[in-house]
Amino acid sequence: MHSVSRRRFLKISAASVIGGSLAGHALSASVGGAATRPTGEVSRIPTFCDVCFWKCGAIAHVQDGKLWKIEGNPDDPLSNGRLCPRGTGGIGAVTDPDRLRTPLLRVSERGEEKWKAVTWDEALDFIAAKMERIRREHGAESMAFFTHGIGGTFLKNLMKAYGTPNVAAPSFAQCRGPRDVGFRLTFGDDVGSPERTDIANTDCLVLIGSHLGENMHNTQVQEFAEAVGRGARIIVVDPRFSVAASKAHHYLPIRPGTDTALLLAWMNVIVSEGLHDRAYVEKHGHGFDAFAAALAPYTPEWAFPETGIDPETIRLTAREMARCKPATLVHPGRHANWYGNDAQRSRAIALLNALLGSWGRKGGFYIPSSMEVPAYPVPKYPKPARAKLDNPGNKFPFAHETITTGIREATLSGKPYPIKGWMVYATNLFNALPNEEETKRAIQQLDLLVVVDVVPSEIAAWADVVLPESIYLERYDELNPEFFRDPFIALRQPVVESPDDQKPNWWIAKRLAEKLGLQAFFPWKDIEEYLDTRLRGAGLSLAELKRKGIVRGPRQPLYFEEGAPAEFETPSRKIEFYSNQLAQAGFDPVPRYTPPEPGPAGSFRLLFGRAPMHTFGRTQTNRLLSDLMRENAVWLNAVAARRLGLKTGDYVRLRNQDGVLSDRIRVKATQRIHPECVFVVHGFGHTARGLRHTYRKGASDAGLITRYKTDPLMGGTGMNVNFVTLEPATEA
Ligand SMILES: Nc1nc2c(c(=O)[nH]1)N[C@H]1C(S)=C(S)[C@@H](COP(=O)(O)OP(=O)(O)OC[C@H]3O[C@@H](n4cnc5c(=O)[nH]c(N)nc54)[C@H](O)[C@@H]3O)O[C@H]1N2
Ligand SMILES: Nc1nc2c(c(=O)[nH]1)N[C@H]1C(S)=C(S)[C@@H](COP(=O)(O)OP(=O)(O)OC[C@H]3O[C@@H](n4cnc5c(=O)[nH]c(N)nc54)[C@H](O)[C@@H]3O)O[C@H]1N2
Ligand code: SF4
Ligand SMILES: [Mo]
Repeated sequence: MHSVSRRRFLKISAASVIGGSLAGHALSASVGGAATRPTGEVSRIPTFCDVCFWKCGAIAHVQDGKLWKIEGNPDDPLSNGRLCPRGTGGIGAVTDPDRLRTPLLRVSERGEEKWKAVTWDEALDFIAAKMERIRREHGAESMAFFTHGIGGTFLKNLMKAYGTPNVAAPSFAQCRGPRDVGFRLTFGDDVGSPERTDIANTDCLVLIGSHLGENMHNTQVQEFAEAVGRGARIIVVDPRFSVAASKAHHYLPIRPGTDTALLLAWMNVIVSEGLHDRAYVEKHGHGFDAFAAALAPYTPEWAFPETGIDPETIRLTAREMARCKPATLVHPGRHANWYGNDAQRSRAIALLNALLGSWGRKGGFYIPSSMEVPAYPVPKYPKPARAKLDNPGNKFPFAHETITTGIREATLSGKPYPIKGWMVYATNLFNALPNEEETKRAIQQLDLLVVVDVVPSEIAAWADVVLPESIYLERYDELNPEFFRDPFIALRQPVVESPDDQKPNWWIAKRLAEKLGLQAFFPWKDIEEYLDTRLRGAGLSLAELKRKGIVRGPRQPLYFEEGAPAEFETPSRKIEFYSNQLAQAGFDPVPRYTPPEPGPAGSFRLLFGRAPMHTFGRTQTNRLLSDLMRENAVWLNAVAARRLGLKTGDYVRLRNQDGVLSDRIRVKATQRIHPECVFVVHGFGHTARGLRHTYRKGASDAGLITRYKTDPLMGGTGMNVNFVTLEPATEA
């Protein structure tokens, strides 16, 4: 997940940490000494959460080896001592009766979920033999690795040692990729994860489809609640009246897919009324005049019929943003793959922020920093003989990470060279990538599909070998030296033992490396030695991290005014209002608006998003979390519902433009959604039979996403381009 642009983020040496802030941050005595777990007594063991990728610091309460509570670590700046509902309910994953328990070998057709339980040695020998054969017959590059999250680090290292460059995560082409590209093109840098959004200090927060409050990224939600409390202006743009919209001073119920029109009109108002931060633009901007000229046609009157937002509201909200500048934050969002023109929409968001002078300013985007922890010394990884194949001919010139769906495409076509094996770690490709059929067809080209998971997910159902991982509360993972407001290092450590024959990823990677003759790349005895060596290189120790969970470094300048560097790694070394890079590559140097393509008559655009108590499709078997939400519902505009003779609670099935029919799902008839679209929470409608608790509960948005529109700049898959009709359903 760490991107190259972070290389210039300020690094903090450990020496200053040791000398400075540690003593003051030590946890209380009762928290320390968790290593020995006295019978009957409660030990509190610090670690960090993995129910989503925010990685909140947590403290687990364990008694007699039993985990009974987890709460936020007060020393952790991501949680500030409070977890979100998913983090609190994460302990349900330990006792989840649907968990994988032993390695499994497939005994019938892929997808039939018929297995034989085997030992770890049998499973890993099988995998190693297949991988050896793929390397011999096709070359190491013919193995691909799909991964998501920090847990994948050691297996990623194994794949590098094996010699393949084809490593991808859905976090780029299915999530934040367009945003990162849009911001890089403008500011020469990413927004990062956790996002460098200074919601804590903003006077005006603009959310364009970022549904904070349903999207539960902990720190942001806490800061959002505080911002509301202290009276910051809130502007929310969403075709759905989201939780965030209910806190807004201005709610703009936009026609789906027309955000770029609104953004252009806002910028038109700000520039034509001279409301932008002129000194900032003068000092840091490149190509402002050409940019301003390009904006001229995009008046609020022009935007009105596109967006459905009346010109006066556009003017009023633009002026409000300008009044609060530079402490105005137009939130960049995170899941930005919507309509296929997403990098340019994200660039428009970046440009609006640039006009307001909010990048590098208090209440806008701060400049993050991290602590430096040297890597464990390992031999140099071999240089793959062939380049990665996700982006042939550099078709998507601004893709700076590997495109998952590009690997899938190459697997299907066998070009430019065949992909014969997939290793899949903690990403349910059937839920994460659009068009399940393409994924299935690609899998049928493979000689080997290995899935490392914690439950028998849909992707596991298609595997040749399934490896059961210990859940995050049962294992160590790689250290997390986070780039954040306060630099810090956090440790994930086991708080309970795995109940069955599950193993942590580091163990799996090391053992498989040995079987592949790659043990030189895993020279450490065990994970504790690995972590301790790294930490000692930073003047810390594992013992200390085990006690504290987190060590914070001294605060660094966060804003240009405080001395944070105002450097822009763009070709002009300035904020690029006009992008020569884009022009040279044949794209619009200033974003332009193209209207979204309409769906078939009588259909609704299918939108999807988050619910506070679930993460994607990975928490539905967790009994604690599923108790809070067992199935999803389809939000349907109340007027449309009346027309269709449907009311809240009725069961329907959704049929998409290609005839795909969903599982049944309840209707939520509401004024709170634009009549052109429907909305479902992502992650339901599971079809893997091993997920007994959640099998066929609710409808799967992923199953209905047969179409996607690829972003020409970076290869992201816009998925808000599917349409559904509703059919009454009675029986299950
Ligand atoms: N239709 C649709 N597609 C989407 C999205 C959407 O909203 N709708 N969202 C997109 C976004 S923003 C993202 S970031 C991606 C997310 O995509 P993914 O990260 O792939 O998310 P999940 O589908 O939840 O798959 C996670 C898998 O990891 C497994 N898992 C959970 N914990 C562990 C663990 O500790 N170890 C191992 N080995 N496995 C574990 C789960 O059981 C599950 O099978 O999806 C993208 N795709
Ligand atoms: N509880 C919980 N929180 C999570 C996650 C989770 O699984 N569960 N996942 C995390 C991850 S990895 C990500 S990437 C984020 C994703 O969260 P975000 O980045 O906030 O948002 P999206 O999922 O893209 O957006 C969904 C919202 O966009 C609106 N929307 C749809 N189309 C349009 C449009 O055309 N215009 C506008 N203006 N709005 C539109 C939808 O109505 C919905 O409110 O959430 C993170 N937080
Ligand atoms: S936001 Fe919630 S689920 Fe995500 S890491 Fe933090 S506590 Fe865990
Ligand atoms: Mo995401």
